[in-house]
Amino acid sequence: MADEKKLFLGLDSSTQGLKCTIIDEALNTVYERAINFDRDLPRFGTKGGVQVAADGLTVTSPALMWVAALDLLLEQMRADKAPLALVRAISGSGQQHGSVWLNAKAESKLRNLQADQPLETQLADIFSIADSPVWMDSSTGAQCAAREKALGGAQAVADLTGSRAYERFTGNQIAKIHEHQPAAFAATSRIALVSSFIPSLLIGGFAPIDASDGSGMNLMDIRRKTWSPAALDCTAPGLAAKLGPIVASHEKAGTLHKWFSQRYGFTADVQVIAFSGDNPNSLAGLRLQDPGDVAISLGTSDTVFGFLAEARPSASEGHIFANPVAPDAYMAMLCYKNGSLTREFIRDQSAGGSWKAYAQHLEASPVGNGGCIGFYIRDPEITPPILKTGIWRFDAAGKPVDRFEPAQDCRAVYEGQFLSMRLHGRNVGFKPHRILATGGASVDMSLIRVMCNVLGAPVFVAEKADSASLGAAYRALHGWRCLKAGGFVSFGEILKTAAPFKQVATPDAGAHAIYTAMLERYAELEKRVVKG
Ligand code: 5FX
Repeated sequence: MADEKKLFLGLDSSTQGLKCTIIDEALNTVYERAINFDRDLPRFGTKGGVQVAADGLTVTSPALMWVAALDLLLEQMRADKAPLALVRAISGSGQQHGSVWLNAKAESKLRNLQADQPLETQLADIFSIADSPVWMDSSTGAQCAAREKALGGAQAVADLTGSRAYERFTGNQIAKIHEHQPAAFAATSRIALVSSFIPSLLIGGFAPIDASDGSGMNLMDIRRKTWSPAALDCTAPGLAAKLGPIVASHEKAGTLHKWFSQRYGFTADVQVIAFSGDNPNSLAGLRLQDPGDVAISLGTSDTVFGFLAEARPSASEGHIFANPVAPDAYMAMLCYKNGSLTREFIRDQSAGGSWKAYAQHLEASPVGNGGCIGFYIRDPEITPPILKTGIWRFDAAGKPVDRFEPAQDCRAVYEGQFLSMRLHGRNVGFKPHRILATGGASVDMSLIRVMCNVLGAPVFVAEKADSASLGAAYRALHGWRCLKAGGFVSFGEILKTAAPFKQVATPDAGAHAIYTAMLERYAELEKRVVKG
């Protein structure tokens, strides 16, 4: 009925669980539910949703667990009387880079789903590899080196695919499986990403990979948004057919299979919009829609991502992905391993375990820390790559020193983290004019003030930390509107009714100038630390 409420469902298949968010056309969240793999599906025996092999490097998840999770979530939605009959479109999010290996039976099994049985029972034997490699896997160093060599070096791979070869990127994972498990490779009809596997369950067939998540494979030509023949050729034979097509992120993947209407009361014409990766969906959920919009997620690890008009891939840091809400634009992302745990370590060492005392130290110390700069590498760092852990402190003359005063340490951690984001962000093309802070540490106002002054842009906060699931629901609405309009509708159009984010900090010109003057010194010292 024309005046009936229309709802949009976002699913987020993350490392640790499966979550759903349903929104209405005015972008209000009307229903949410999450399941946790370890807690709710203990028979799969995962820890944090994954299983780590004895080598410590190989990390996988049982692909069938993701199917069982969808069964369970649907049962819970039914028990909650979630308004499934009003859902017009579904989109979703998947942990990036993970691959799902489907055998020759898979396509017909998906097509012929029977409503009297759960998905798990019917789809238990559709995998050519039962345990899917996931993004935490770092066992493909040899394949990365070989593929970079074949393609002309790290910068050439970055120029072609948006990132140099990274262990977790799917192309390198595929090369390893082709080398180590040739029979399983040969038995594979389709290699899906997590983000194309879940919609495959929904449409009862192979769903396409979207260009944004496809950018996390080291296989796609980042500008043309097509598989790069050279990148495929140096990975494994016959890959184009096994990977299937790439579509723009707002495009339709298919129509919801009748299994869902027969069992759970969805209507027959629900549109399934291409799923994408969790980081691209977070960009949508945080409503980044213009070049200069940057989000900083402050959690166990810190992530910086933003909207870019142009791709300027760098071999030394970060990733360029196709943009999930604007097909001609890009997004860039930097990942940091030393986030909240490192901040907490210095809080415990220098502020007696108290955030209040930490904030007082910041109040009491000068902006720019009198020239003192520190590098606090508690975990091997990704940006820039620093494998050796330790703490490096330098005085105003650039001389290494053994210790700082507690207040200097507190300030040096915060200033160093944001100077690094400014430096490496500049290298991937960020020119922030608006920063959206999210994640657990975004409630810390002394941290936010340092972020604001170092980066020189106003800071806003997003109340909802789980932006991937919400972003998927926004993208379901976006894709549905594009279908209705018979062509692309700007994402900004969809977001018109969204309540504005709350601004929490405005940059101070004097403080920003101090950080600008510090940046080149920071870069020099960082080079020394990277060199060891
Ligand atoms: C991004 O490149 C990553 O590897 C992670 O953020 C995963 O997407 C987490 F799911």
